Amino acid sequence: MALTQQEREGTGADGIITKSQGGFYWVRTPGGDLVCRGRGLFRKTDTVLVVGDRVTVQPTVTPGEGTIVDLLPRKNSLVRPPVANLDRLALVVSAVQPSPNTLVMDTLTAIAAQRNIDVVLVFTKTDLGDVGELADLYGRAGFRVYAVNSLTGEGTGPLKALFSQGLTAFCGNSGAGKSSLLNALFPGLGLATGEISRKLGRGRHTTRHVELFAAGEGLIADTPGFSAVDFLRFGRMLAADLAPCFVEFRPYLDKCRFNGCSHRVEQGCAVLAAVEAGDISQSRHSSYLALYDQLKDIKEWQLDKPEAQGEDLP
Ligand SMILES: Nc1nc2c(ncn2[C@@H]2O[C@H](COP(=O)(O)OP(=O)(O)OP(=O)(O)O)[C@@H](O)[C@H]2O)c(=O)[nH]1
Ligand SMILES: [Mg+2]
Ligand SMILES: [Zn+2]
Repeated sequence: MALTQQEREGTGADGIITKSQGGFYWVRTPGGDLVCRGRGLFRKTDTVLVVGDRVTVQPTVTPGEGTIVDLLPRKNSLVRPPVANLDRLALVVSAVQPSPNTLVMDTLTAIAAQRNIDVVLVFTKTDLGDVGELADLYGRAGFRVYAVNSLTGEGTGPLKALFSQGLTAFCGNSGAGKSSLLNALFPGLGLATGEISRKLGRGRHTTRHVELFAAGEGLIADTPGFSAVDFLRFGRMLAADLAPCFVEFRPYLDKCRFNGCSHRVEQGCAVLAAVEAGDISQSRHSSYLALYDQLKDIKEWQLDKPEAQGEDLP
């Protein structure tokens, strides 16, 4: 592999982490891929390097290996899935097996909204179940919604162009069809996909680690799915900051009668009035109430550092 001038001079090259496994990082640099270890300083400062991180690497004497010596500033990051510098999050939800869980969907979209990450909702397995009602609910809440059958490729057309630019992280339940959709869009990837457990009706965690793939001009992170049960605990933010994370609530938030309205029971609450009028869905508001309840005892001093290098989710 030819060394760039920067590498020859010993200043290192900038690259992007495409995979992280067992304490090793795969870093794509202009001169090729390097398998790297992180510098000791990252451990000392509890800095967790994740896929999508832009880093400076120093090649070691062994060809193809290097050391990550610097982490460049992040645009944004998520802890689950652990990905940094996202341009969008694609939330993959299957019509059935596993069946959709609106609280999980609303938790994820709220976390993304808090971090100003654009969300694209993709409903899969439209051949097995009807997603019309859910697609409508989320479309009205302002999300971009797509519905696909990844086995035939039906509905996948517009997604190919969208995911061919910027960095997209896929997330969703195990078995929802993330890897299948990626294969349908970009057949060269040849990702492993798994059967649904007949007994439990859910996936078997076929994808085991986060990995970044080139797709057109873009980058896509396939991630291991989660199961709904290990997800229903929202991380650390103040309950008072939750309402704007439900993006369709925003136009109403300064119209409530009382300052500091929690939008749960108050008289003259504009959010509750909008729910009553059918302009905000009951389902989204119920998720808001459930998340609010989880957050209400968290105090300002218990919050993590703003950088998501700690935990923002269980
Ligand atoms: N009928 C039908 N089956 C699908 C569709 N998309 C995926 N599947 C099936 O669903 C199962 C799980 O798909 P995967 O792509 O492995 O799911 P995943 O989200 O990557 O799962 P993890 O890697 O475990 O997180 C496989 O048997 C797929 O063939 C679809 O649109 N229609
Ligand atoms: Mg997968
Ligand atoms: Zn209110």
